[in-house]
Amino acid sequence: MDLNLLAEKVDAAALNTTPIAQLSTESQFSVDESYEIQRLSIARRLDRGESLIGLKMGFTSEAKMKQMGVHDMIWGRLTDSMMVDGEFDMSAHIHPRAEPEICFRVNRDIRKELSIDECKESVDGVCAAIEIIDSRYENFKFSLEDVIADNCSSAGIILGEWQSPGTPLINLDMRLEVDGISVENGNSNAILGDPWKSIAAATRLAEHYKQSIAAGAIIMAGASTPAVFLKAGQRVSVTVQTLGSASFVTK
Ligand code: OOG
Ligand code: MG
Repeated sequence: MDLNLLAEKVDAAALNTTPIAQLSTESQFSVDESYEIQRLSIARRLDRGESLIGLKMGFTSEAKMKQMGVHDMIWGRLTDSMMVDGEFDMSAHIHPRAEPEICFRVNRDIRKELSIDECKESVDGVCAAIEIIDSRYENFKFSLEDVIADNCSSAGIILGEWQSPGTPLINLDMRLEVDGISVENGNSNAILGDPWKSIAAATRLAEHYKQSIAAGAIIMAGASTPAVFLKAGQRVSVTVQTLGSASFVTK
């Protein structure tokens, strides 16, 4: 099986805004191979001039695992082209959804698994965040291997103001609003019981897959609630109790 060819397929689906059948319907590949497909598809983006800005964790909450029917933690790579500056272009995406998250910024190069205490020393900022996910698969349906190969549906990131890494993250309400109406309500404890655990898991997985995390990189901890589909002309915001808020509009 040509993993490069599969990487090209998911990459082209995103580039052409055209959904594809799940890769697993035609080829069988392992979880390790799906991470290799992901690496190869991101390499194509880097070749086009994008740069790696960090990592994201996925399926770190029960709510997300239940919504998507996938029951293992996953991680993906974030590039600078995914940063959303206020306005998100719906026409360049297939069927995007938004979800409430917490984001961390690391202050040193990380090459190995860290304990939670070591993570706390290796982070210099934390903020409220929104992730926009946009599966490249038809009907937003996939297996664990498919979604990993598709870089965990990564499409957009919106960050709030950076806060001190000492800001307590336990038991914070996380609210997702569309046009001022609350559409999802979650709690930071839904993220592995403590969002810091997601950062520790990111360092473990990054070490396992030989992906270093550079000083200044960001790590998204994973959504605390199900994701909601977006339409053009909406204002979307996430507010995390005591941590702040992030928002954008769709066009
Ligand atoms: C996969 C990405 C999951 C999260 O925060 O749990 C994720 C998807 O739901 O399409 O980003
Ligand atoms: Mg997410």
